[in-house]
Amino acid sequence: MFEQITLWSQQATTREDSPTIGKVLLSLDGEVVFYKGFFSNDESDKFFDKLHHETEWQQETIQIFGKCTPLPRLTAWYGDPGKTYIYSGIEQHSKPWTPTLLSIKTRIEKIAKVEFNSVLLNLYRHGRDGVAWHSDDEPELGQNPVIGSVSFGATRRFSFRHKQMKERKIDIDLPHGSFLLMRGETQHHWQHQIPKTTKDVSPRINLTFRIIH
Ligand SMILES: O=C(O)CCC(=O)C(=O)O
Ligand SMILES: [Mn+2]
Repeated sequence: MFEQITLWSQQATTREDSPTIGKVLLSLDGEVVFYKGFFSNDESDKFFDKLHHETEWQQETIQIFGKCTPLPRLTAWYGDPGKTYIYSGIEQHSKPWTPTLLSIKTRIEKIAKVEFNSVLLNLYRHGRDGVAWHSDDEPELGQNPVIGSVSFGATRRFSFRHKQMKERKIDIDLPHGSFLLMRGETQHHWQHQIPKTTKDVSPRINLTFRIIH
């Protein structure tokens, strides 16, 4: 316990220009730390290209008012064998880890101090793709999930809003090679989204590493 607190306070400074020293974005009703430039520009270019081509992207659909509607992004689910994840009524069975995903996972685990067993990938093809307000609070993620979120490609806005105190909002731009760590009670008290934009933006890939129980 003591060691955990020490490690946390070492990382959680206000610098945002170091790959391994994070900026605390949120410390009320949860913990969110942002690591800008966590991956170098060259590494990030390579990861983006590999993930773009290697990933078995799927177009999932959800029912809205009884109508089958495509999600405004492509998705993929990878992880340890047998990990199944259900969100918005979509059941995802994990595909086996690839070397690319494992090398990203190993890097962020050094900071997150947990072992992730699965990852949800999102491909935002353009500004008309996004993800609506939600919390990562599915029962299989457990009580206070640790979520490690890595972004490659175009910078997109990421917003938090407090569930009870609606005026509390935090916006952050997530650039190429950044890492955002959410933990503690974050998913109980806050929702997040990637808003759609009319701006002309190139593709972005996001990976949210998770622990499925
Ligand atoms: O694209 C992002 O940064 C967030 C994705 C997300 O919230 C999710 O997949 O649950
Ligand atoms: Mn989410």
